Amino acid sequence: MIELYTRCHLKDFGDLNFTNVLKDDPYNNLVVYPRSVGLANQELAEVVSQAVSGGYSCVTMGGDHSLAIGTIIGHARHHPDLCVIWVDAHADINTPLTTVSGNIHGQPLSFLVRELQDKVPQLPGFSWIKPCLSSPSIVYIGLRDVEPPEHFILKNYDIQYFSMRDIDRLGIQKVMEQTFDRLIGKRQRPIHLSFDIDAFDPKLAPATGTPVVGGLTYREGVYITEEIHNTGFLCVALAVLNSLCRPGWPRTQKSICLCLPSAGTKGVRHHHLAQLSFLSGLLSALDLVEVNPHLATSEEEAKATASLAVDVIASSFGQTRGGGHIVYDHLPTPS
Ligand code: 4U7
Ligand code: MN
Ligand code: MN
Ligand code: MN
Repeated sequence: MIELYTRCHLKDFGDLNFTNVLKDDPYNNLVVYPRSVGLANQELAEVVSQAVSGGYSCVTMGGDHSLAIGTIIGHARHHPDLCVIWVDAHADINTPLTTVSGNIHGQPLSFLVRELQDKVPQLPGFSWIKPCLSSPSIVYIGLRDVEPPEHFILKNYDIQYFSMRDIDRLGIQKVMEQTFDRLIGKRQRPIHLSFDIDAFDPKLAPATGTPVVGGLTYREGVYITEEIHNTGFLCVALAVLNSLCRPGWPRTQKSICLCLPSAGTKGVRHHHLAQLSFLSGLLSALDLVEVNPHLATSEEEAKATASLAVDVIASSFGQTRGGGHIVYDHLPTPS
């Protein structure tokens, strides 16, 4: 499906089977399964870094959001300048000392942000972890359940976020513009998209562990991923324009949208657009997490949640609502 609608070449790296560490007592009598989660992420980081160094954009389907520890560290081994777009109802940045639930899926970012490390104790099983993100390289979208210590971190460590309230206020288009201004406005960088299905409204994505009312609509969610795909398009468009270029051609990202339609003859333009539409430029890794069919109360709920996840992945790689993602360059003529 995804191959068909996006024209991407897919390589399946297979399922990873993790071993649960047998005696895995909670840290501080609270944080559960630290050794098992640490070891699983260590293995995951290895595979993700292999995939990314092989030139692939790496899609990881989970599983819970603690897997982002491994995917982001693995990704950063090859692309240390990456930035993160974290789409979620939750901020997932509790430290092992602020968590109330003790669940590591509510803490992954705390282990990754360099500026936070003097507040983060080392968990058993986590000694291999090297924080690889700086706080201004993260943007959240969709937040609506942020705990007080997490809010303190977002405010005091210069982390940009767009809560559901901000989406109500600005609209999703402005949110995406400001996201890209922040992350790739000054320089192009690889994007790591970490997409928690619970960012969507629970009516759309019921089969998930920590649903929160008042989430993204289908259209807002897919707009986010379409825009992330388009960053790649604009990048490659820039390269094409530079090669077709006339002196003095405006080269900022915004003007490219405007001037692309007049680049070359109609035929050339169509050809280039068709070629371009299946390249995905800046999106370099994608996590799709927290889909849990076991938590569905009916088969329909499980299917709806899974098919939403498929649309998120496909639209991240070029499936568009406007059509045009498959090359179709002549109409049949009646004989
Ligand atoms: B998910 C929570 F307490 N903040 O820390 C916590 F509200 O990956 C929820 O975003 C974490 O689904 C949710 O456990 C983790 C809670
Ligand atoms: Mn979870
Ligand atoms: Mn999450
Ligand atoms: Mn969440």
